[in-house]
Amino acid sequence: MKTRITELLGIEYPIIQGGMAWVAEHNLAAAVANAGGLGLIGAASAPPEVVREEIRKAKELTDKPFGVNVMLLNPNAEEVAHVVVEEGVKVVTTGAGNPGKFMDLWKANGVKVIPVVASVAMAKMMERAGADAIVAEGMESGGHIGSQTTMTLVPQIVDAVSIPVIAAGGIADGRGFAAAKMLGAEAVQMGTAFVVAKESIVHENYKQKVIKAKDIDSEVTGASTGHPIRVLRNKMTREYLKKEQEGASFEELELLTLGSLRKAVMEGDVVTGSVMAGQIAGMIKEEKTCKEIIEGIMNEAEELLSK
Ligand code: TUI
Repeated sequence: MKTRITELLGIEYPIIQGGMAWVAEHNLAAAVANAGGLGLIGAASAPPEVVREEIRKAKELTDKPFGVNVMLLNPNAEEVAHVVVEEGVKVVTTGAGNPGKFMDLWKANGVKVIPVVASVAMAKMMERAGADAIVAEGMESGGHIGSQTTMTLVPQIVDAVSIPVIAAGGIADGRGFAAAKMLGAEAVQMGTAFVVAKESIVHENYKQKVIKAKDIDSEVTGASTGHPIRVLRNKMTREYLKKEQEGASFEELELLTLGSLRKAVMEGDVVTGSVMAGQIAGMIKEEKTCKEIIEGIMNEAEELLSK
């Protein structure tokens, strides 16, 4: 399936992997790239030299295009922005902020820039700043989210910009892909579906928590701090939401989640760790390879879209 996104990025299928903190490392990025999608290394809060190593390791595993997600709340974002250029990465997605100040650097070095946004205003601002495409991410997503749903956000952004739009949030099968296309998207970005990929290095406990999750098993923590984060319900979320309701300070709430994503992803602590996942977790039932995930979705979507 050709779209402006497959042409822009030189990939076979219009499927992009989310740049998930701790999860989106070189093995997953290379597996998605080798399966014909766009793999991403999630720089998250990693030190710049770790990001450089991840990029080099991914290059050893694939000769297909892959990108880096720069998380803009990272105090090291500026150094990471330079590492991406130095290592010759050709695509960057950004999250959790406005990448405006890095746009000139990236554009001057031929890097394609795809900001992830959660509002029409930010999408328009990014187009004016020179973005090559936009990921419109709905609040069905895991992790740091905005307040619009994918259903409402995608068509409004499609109407507001002329660069291609990638839909994200709540998509994990061919029906979701086809729906995104109907809303005007030219690709999808998926996170939760790739968390449980066979090639994903995520701890087995985390994968099982996603696989066992039902539709209603996620919560949004941190709404009061200005950083709403969707995670699967556990002891941590129950304590967090109770404290949040009692009006706990930002610092007290931060203590509950400090290092908690790493604890869940790497150590498998799904009781007091942060198990970030989207609302579509309820539909994900088994571990599959990235190739099976991507080809399954494309086959189902092409059949639906040809009816
Ligand atoms: O970035 C994400 N998802 C993430 S980042 C992350 S790491 C983290 N951990 C703890 C606390 C905070 C972050 C986990 N999940 N998705 C992309 C995304 N970007 N969703 C929403 C936004 C966004 C929000 C505000 C993009 C731009 C924006 O602009 C605000 C402004 O005006 O600067």
